Amino acid sequence: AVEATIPERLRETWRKYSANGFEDKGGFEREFIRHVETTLARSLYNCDELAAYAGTALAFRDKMIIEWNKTQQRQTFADQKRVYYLSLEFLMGRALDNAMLNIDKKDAARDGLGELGFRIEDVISQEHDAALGNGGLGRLAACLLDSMATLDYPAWGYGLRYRYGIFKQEIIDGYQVEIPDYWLDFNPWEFPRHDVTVGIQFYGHSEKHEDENGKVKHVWSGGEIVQAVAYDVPIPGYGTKTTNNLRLWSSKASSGEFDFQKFNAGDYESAVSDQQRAETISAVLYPNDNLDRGKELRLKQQYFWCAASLWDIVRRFKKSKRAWSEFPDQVAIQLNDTHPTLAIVELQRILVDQEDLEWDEAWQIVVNTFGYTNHTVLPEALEKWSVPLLQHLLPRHLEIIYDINLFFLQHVEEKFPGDWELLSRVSVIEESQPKMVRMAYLAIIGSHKVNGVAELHSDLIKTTIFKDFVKIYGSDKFTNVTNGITPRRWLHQANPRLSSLIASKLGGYNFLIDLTLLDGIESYANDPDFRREWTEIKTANKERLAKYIKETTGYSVSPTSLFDIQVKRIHEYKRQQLNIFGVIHRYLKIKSMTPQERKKVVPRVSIFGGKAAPGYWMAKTIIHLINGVAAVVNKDAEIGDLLKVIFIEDYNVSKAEILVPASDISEHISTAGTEASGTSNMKFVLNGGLIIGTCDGANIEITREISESNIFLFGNLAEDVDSLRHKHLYSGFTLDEHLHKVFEAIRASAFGPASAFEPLVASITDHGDYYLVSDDFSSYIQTQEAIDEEFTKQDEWVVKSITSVARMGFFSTDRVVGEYADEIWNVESLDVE
Ligand code: F58
Repeated sequence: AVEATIPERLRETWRKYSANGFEDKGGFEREFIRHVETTLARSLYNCDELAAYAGTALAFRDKMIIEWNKTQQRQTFADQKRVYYLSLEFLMGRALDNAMLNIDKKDAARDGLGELGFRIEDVISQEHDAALGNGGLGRLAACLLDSMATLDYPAWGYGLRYRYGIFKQEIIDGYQVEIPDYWLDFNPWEFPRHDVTVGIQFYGHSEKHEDENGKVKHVWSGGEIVQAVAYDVPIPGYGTKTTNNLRLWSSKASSGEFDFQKFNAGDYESAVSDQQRAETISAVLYPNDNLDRGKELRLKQQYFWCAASLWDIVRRFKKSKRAWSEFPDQVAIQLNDTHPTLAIVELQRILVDQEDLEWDEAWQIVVNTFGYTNHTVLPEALEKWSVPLLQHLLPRHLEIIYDINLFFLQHVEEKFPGDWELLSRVSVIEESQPKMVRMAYLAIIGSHKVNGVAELHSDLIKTTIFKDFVKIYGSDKFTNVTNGITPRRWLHQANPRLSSLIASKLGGYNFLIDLTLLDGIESYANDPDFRREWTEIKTANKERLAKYIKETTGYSVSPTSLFDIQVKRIHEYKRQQLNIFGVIHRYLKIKSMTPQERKKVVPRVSIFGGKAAPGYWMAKTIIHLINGVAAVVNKDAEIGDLLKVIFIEDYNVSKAEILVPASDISEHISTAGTEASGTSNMKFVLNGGLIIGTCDGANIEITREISESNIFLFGNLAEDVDSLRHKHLYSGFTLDEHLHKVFEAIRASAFGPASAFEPLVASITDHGDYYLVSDDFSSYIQTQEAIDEEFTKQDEWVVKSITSVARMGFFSTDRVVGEYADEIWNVESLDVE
């Protein structure tokens, strides 16, 4: 066999012809045309916008690959500690614009495309979003990857290569309809690594054997093997040579082919069914946000991805020939929620069963390697897996889980002798029928740090769901890392004009890598010219959105109206129902006004967007109501521009890039204590939109940074939620009179058949109003009135907008990654020079 490496004496030839991509407009044009003519086999006579996208993407891809290869070599050579971010979701959105900006060649591409007859915006918009995520958790993973590369951390993402990402949403007759999102037809950003393939075992049984020294060994045998194939995606940092790797696993049948024996015997179905069953594992992203359904296929996905990733990480570590005790000095693994908790069990299994380490020594290594990030306190979202299911699918892992639990409970018993209730509360095994494994507890026990994602949230997990663990481990194990966003995508890419205006005052784009520099624009809030330019940019962004709304919904909205936007997954706890009830209240109020009074109304466009989980019926009812209200209000001639209601279909990352820069007000109005952090709140403020919000998640820290005078807060506090809920259930309540009128209108079928919306109303009037819509309603509508009032004072409004942006420096994922690196991972960046 030929050596994998080119001999030293022949490397000159290699280097002489080594690819190095393009540098300028001419170089871009050359590469573009070469790819269109050869890679795509098309000519100048049939190069449409899609082909132009492909040619551009391929030219940029080449350029990126070169730095990517070098980064991988550099990191291998440096041989220092690496970070591995395990996430079932990476909500990347489009890659081309990001690549152009991060490697600073967008101008070359714009000019080059222009000379070939294309508008760069049209070319960019040909790309299909990479939508391998549900919402905030998946998008956070994507922002963190951007920051880790930008800050030169040797970091890998590990995930699943779903063939279908989050479904596409269509609204038909006001109802959400789900369409599969097949996105892999042309994906120039991924590289199959057929040489990086590993067999992953499922089912079978676990046996004990004694070896010649009388040592008991556990052997997991039988069952079936599915192949995991690596697909790599380059992640370019901004203004750095570092291009990191996101490795996504795809499942494939072990033989890779179907069974010809069966096929020839006429058993066509079962000939292909093995293959299909294997490929099903990475077929589709589960579309639930904040809900755990406990399906076997989901557990298979989790183990498949954890086992493949650990195999890869361990293999890389073993090449260094270090002692196992050094594993945590070389490897930090961050668990994005509990979905990858099986990685803890898998590493313990590898160390004990395969590498022959003693249990305790192995466990030390495991705990020092892992960190766990929690993203929710909602009980229905906390993962539990049934013991019988685990027994069936992963028999050896279940034994290890029982042992981890046993040693943990022994430790608790030593510390708190005789406290049986504590033992049963903290046991990894819930003694229900069937027994369940509590994944969050396993994640806590197997990690050295546990973090929440905003201050309030991190405090809440310590005092509620994980209280007992604070008692057991002390509070040092629990920490907070407040979320952030990448300013590259969410300012520079989404809002290039604002980015450029800021750069013109700060003497360049350094704020994009040190967002705290934004404070330098605060004084310009006093400069009328600056305020005028600021306003012009907001107006232009609103015009762009108005155009998009016209094209996609047919409705005309005026860019001079107040644009009020709530875009996020549809969920009762996020309270889109509060918003639409507020809209109905506004509509009824305007209807009851005299023409004279109507002249004083501040025209508003209420914009909604977001997907409901396909099985979440109440969320779908909310979407239906929003569309019902839109249909009535938008064609009411009496109302005209005073109120418009828009539902944006199929909200995703690339649509967020149009919506976020176009808001005057955005809504972050979850029941206090339910939204762990929220990150779109940060995106909107960074783009000069003000927000209305509850004292929840990161809203609280945003308020601390930008000051209370620049945000519209309302509603009850987290500390009062329990007693309010109790009151609803046991003492009933009287409905706010305005909300009562809203319900009357709904019940009179003003927005479509009352029966369709009755459950939504009843959840408040008859079923305890768990999300406290009625308690917050009057404070909400009063605050909305205050917003109208403020919006008429345009100068003051713009000052608030500028001041807020200037104070948003804290919310960059660069700060977030720095905190994880210092407090949890203990890794250093790799100096490129
Ligand atoms: C979100 N969680 C939180 N989960 O709701 C949000 O407050 C936070 O800002 C964000 O994480 C980032 O920390 C979230 O998006 C999911 O979508 C999971 C998907 C898989 C099933 C369980 C929920």
